[in-house]
Amino acid sequence: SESTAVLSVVGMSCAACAGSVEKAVKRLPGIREAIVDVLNNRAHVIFYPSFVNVETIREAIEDAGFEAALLT
Ligand code: 9UX
Repeated sequence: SESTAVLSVVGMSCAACAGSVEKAVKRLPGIREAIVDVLNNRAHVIFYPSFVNVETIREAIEDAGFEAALLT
């Protein structure tokens, strides 16, 4: 089965930042979809919890250079 997470992503200064965040998340195993909304500072991620957890997703966004926090 799959899970959905919404994270706040702070520090996206231009639209291309969203692409960087999506790429960083999609590089992880167990990601079904990653949609990043630069206007609302949000990342919506659908993932398989047997393979990856929210903290790993959050850290991947941080490692890409943004502040990330789990919202839901
Ligand atoms: Mo835009 Mo973002 O020049 O990482 S791509 S600020």
